[in-house]
Amino acid sequence: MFKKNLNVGMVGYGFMGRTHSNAFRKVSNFFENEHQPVLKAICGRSEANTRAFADTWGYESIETDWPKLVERKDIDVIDICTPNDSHMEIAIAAAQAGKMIMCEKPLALDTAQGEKMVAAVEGAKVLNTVWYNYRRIPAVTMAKQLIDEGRLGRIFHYRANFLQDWTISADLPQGGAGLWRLDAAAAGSGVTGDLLAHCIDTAIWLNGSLNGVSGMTETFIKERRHTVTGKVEKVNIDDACAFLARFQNGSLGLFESTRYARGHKALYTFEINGEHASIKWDLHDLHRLDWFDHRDESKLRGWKSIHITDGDQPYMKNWWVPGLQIGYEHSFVHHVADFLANLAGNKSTSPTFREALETTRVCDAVLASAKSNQWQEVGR
Ligand code: SOE
Repeated sequence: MFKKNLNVGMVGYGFMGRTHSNAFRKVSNFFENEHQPVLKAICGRSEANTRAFADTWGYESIETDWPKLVERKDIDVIDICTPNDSHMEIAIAAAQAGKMIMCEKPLALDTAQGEKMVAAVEGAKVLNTVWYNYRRIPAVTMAKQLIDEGRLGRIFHYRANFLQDWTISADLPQGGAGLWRLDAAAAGSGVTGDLLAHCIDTAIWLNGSLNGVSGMTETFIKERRHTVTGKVEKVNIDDACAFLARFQNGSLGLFESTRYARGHKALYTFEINGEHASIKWDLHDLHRLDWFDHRDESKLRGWKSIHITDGDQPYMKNWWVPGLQIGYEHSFVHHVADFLANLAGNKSTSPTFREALETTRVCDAVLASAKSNQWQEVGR
């Protein structure tokens, strides 16, 4: 099939720059779409590092100033992979320049910024999406299908964790390349916006909106040296956060995230308990979905571990043969595949900026509740 080019201009070349570039490069080998991504330009502040990234990933050109990239006539989509404090400015400029936008999660530093971004993309009518990638792990997408098919019946409980241990050392500085996630000025918040945002996005997708929350946060290391200023500064991010929630459908939610769970590197798990059945998923075993169905014959009833590799299961017919599993990076490939499929119908890909704003509203409500020690309704 003759393909139209989708010229990509990416801003930022850190960890997410790599996951996205890999997805843009691979997608058209596995998914049939009218458009194929072309790595047109990569933008970063350091010319040498940007050039090295361009050479590694095959970008045709580089920019060191993002407004120049946004104004380029040969760019169709701006992919924002920078720290959170620059998402809003880049997204609004890109929308004004009529570009499609793919923005790394979380959407923004806070709800106020997110609202401006939604107004910008909707006002300019540009296609937009936010890279909450875990939705597109086949086992997670299959959980969505099972819920939508009504197989769980009424849902009573939603439980999610995202546990890491990489910031336990008090010697770790904050701020600057690689460590901006520890600096509230660049990140907005700590684990709430970084990790719980993933859990909240998946939860809203699978189980609907959250009405209210009660949260608590802790900052275990109170001061750190700042990489850029060299000074010892107060740490303003949440190192750990847990919250209770009530969903609109009447179910109860329990969420926990920390960077202080020694031994856990990226343990994202969720469990959903319904009237007829339950589902469990674990990022460390991401190609499996655990399923319990009370309607099974009683002598054979029990938890099943479904190996998600079959062509009938989401996304899998595009990969290898049954029995051969895929991994983390494929969730990004699937996101681009869906973006390209929706592009053919001039439709934004979920989660859109508007949908991702709901996650930011929940994060803000959790942080407000932790601060006030009060139950907090989620804003609409
Ligand atoms: C933090 O360590 C992090 O890289 C997040 O920023 C990502 O969103 C998450 O998917 C993995 O962990």
